[in-house]
Amino acid sequence: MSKLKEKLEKIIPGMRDDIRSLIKEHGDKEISTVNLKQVYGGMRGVRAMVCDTSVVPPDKGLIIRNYPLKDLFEKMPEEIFWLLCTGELPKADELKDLQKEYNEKGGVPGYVWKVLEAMPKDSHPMCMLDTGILAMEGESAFRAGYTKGMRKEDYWVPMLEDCIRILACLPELAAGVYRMRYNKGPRIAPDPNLDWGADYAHMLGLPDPKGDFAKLMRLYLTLHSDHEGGNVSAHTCHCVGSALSDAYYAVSAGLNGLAGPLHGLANQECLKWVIEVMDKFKGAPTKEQLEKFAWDTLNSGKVIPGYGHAVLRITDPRYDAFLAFGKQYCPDDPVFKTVALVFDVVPGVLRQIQKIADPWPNVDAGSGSLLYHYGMKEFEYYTVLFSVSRTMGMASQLIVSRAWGEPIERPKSSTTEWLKEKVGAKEPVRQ
Ligand code: NMX
Ligand code: MLT
Repeated sequence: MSKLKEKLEKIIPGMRDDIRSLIKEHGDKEISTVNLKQVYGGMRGVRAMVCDTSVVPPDKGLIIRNYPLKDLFEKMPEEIFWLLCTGELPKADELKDLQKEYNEKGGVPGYVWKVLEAMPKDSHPMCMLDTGILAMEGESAFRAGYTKGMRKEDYWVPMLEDCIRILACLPELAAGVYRMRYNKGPRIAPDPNLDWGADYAHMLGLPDPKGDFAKLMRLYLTLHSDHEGGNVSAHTCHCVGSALSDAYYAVSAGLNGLAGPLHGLANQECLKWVIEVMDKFKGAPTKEQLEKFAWDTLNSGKVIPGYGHAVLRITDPRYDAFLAFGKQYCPDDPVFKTVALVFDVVPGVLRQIQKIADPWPNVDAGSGSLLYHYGMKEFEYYTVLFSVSRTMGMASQLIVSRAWGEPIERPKSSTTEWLKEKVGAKEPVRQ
């Protein structure tokens, strides 16, 4: 048995009892209210779901299982997945065991490549990645177990198995998408001697003489791993999983949400915006030129990608981490310097627009310039990197949800007519 499974087997009964008695003793107590604006406003701030893997306080940013992000910058993504699932960082032998499991359970099936090869050559890399994951659904241990009949208490076991299989395959699948979509030559085989992040960097095939790109990959995969439960990708994955759809269905659904420009796709949009500025001004712009460009973007009805957040009210600590990496490894890169200049200018512009709740950069504002520096110039691919990382958060949330037996998600919706009556904007209709 894997050490991760062993560990989960030890902690799950206590977690279940804890949640059961909490609901039994306090189930009727109110923890949040909802007003009309929130109903029409994307449910912002409504506390109506549970997620134990991480929290995002608006004034602090991501905290994974009580560890502020700044304490995790040096950790391997594999350690983060263990932490997300169990609440503790793995010991050295536990980390090794998880890495061994990834090596043993990897291997993208040949039919997946055939499916991807049959897709239009200009397919978006996110569509290719999500299709690749979904194509593997026939392998699901969860679906097989459910079809045969299994006890609810055991659901988490095949869910863990499916999640490990997906995570083990993802770097190879994602790197294969890159090489196929951008005609980079044949796929590069995984190297079992490398860790998860370094192996992904290796299979992408970009030159990395000093190993700095591999360092960036590890950091990238750590930073994007989770962002509590309410973001579009995690929430979608969670909702689909609550119907007892297996991890292949749920993860690919979540990633389809990540592919939206207001969510994960903002990283491609962001670098596109920076390159447009640089093209327009034939190099790094001045502050005045940048300010005008920002206003032109806003006045044409577009958002400034990489800025603003539904929850955060500070500079995203994930952005800070990328900025620090850039300052250390590529301080003179012109694209990186422009990204840093955008940070000096754009919050001042956005602060002048009253409706914008958060004028600060989010995770997507800085990452692209670093990828660009290391030779990954295909912006449309950037959300795939985010996806490989976010799958850790979504997978851990699926495992935890099945472990404590979370029911199917089914909130109550209302019609506008009902809401009008409820708030007294209209006389009740006599039936
Ligand atoms: N540029 C222009 N307008 C903005 C921006 C921005 N960066 N951020 C917010 N607004 C607008 C927003 O569109 C909304 O306008 P309207 O009422 O006309 O629809 C208004 O300001 C109020 O929005 P907020 O309450 O500040 O933000 P909300 O919680 O609704 O949305 C985001 C959050 C992240 C969707 C929004 O800030 C945004 O569109 N940012 C740019 C896209 C982006 O960077 N997304 C990535 C988020 C992180 N991620 O990886 O997922
Ligand atoms: C995320 O990482 O999911 C984004 O910052 C969006 C969010 O938290 O809503």
